[in-house]
Amino acid sequence: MEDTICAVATPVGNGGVAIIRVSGERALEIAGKVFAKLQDKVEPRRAIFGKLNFDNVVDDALAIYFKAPKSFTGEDVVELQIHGGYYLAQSLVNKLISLGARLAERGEFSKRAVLNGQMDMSQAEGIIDIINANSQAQLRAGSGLLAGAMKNFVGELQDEITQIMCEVNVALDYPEHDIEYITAQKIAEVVKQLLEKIDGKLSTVQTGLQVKNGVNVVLAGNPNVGKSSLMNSLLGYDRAIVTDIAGTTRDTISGSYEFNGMLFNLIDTAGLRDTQDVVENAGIERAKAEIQHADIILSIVDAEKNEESEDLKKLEKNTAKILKIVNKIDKKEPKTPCDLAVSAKTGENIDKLKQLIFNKTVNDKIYADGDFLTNTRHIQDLKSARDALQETFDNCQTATLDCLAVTLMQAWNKLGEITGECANEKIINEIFAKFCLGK
Ligand SMILES: Nc1nc2c(ncn2[C@@H]2O[C@H](COP(=O)(O)OP(=O)(O)O)[C@@H](O)[C@H]2O)c(=O)[nH]1
Ligand SMILES: [Mg+2]
Repeated sequence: MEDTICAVATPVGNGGVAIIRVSGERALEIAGKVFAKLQDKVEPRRAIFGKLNFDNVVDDALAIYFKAPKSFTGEDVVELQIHGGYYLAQSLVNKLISLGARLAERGEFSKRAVLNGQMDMSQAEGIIDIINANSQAQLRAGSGLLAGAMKNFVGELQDEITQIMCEVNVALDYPEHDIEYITAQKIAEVVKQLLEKIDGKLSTVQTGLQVKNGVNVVLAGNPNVGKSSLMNSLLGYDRAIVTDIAGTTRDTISGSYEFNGMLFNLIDTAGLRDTQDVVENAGIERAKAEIQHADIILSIVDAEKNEESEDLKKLEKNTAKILKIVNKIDKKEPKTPCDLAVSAKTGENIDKLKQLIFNKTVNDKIYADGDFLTNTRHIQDLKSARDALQETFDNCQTATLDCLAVTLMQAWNKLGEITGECANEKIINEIFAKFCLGK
């Protein structure tokens, strides 16, 4: 934390503008050597137009000085906005390093922000999620974290645990005083409420992980029913090869689309049939494996042939996660009952199909609420905290107060790992290694 660090904060490559960040005690002094207008008396948080000047290179640039602690990292920070040439940006960083700065590690700016108390760890994870978002829901989840959704939730639980711990400690430390001590029953009551709050939160995990990873939709059925055509139609571009030759698709092919803000991962598969073709058979094995792991399977039927795949028919009896979709209704009206009839060719009912897939896979209420758990680390820690609270609850009638204090403390600490308050260095380093350079 004593080093002054620097890095290019914008993506690698040529662009209009590149931003170089410098953070640490010597930020102003070091940056002042390449941008003369950055002097001790420079006004913080104000863009300064001036000359970038180093190693015989002169360029127009903007500089902004953020005086500690009012900066992203909580330290003195200078941001240099220069022309966005890859070579120029790298040269400037090398110059800053030669002047005494050190190249920042991945996520080091954010790590410093957390260690300096500018934000907690769950908020920093929100920033990674915002940067990596591929759908509106992922963006929503990331901004919720950054806004403090998890931090506040955890903080409230910890406050309630602290409250009972205080009362337990009074009872333990001053047993001879004539005051009203906390009873096992009171502890059980409070802990039960905490368990309910955590369970409520954990009930959003499935939706949260769908938001994070996307919903996996597998297109399956006999050869030539139009699986690949439907894939292309749902994606809105020609991803998979379509021909009238049975067995065209062999490998699994994937592509994603967004619907109602949620990401859906489509997996097109080889048509299910008996064949001697070695390659096609390998594809059919892959198709079967994908079917096992799908969130939902579209069993596609050709309206003209009107035959459903025998494999999928068997599966349909055992699972609710299968939709029977008749395709090619531009040629013929569907004859058998099905969940929906569509035409990949004309696009008829394709929007309805997207809506149907959404309705069958996403819990609308939790999704609309927006308050879901998306981060597996948070989920694990919350479950561990829940276990410790459950143990406290189960032991309330039999255990001594000091035993209860131990499991209460465990729960408190597990919650503290989510915010980083109780996280060890290893966990902190692992988290920030997921950041990009310059963040
Ligand atoms: N008329 C009509 N033809 C279709 C439709 N969907 C697919 N096809 C045709 O059916 C044949 C097989 O399509 P393909 O997508 O390769 O089927 P797959 O083997 O299930 O992937 C191709 O000749 C497509 O042009 C549709 O909705 N209507
Ligand atoms: Mg195909």
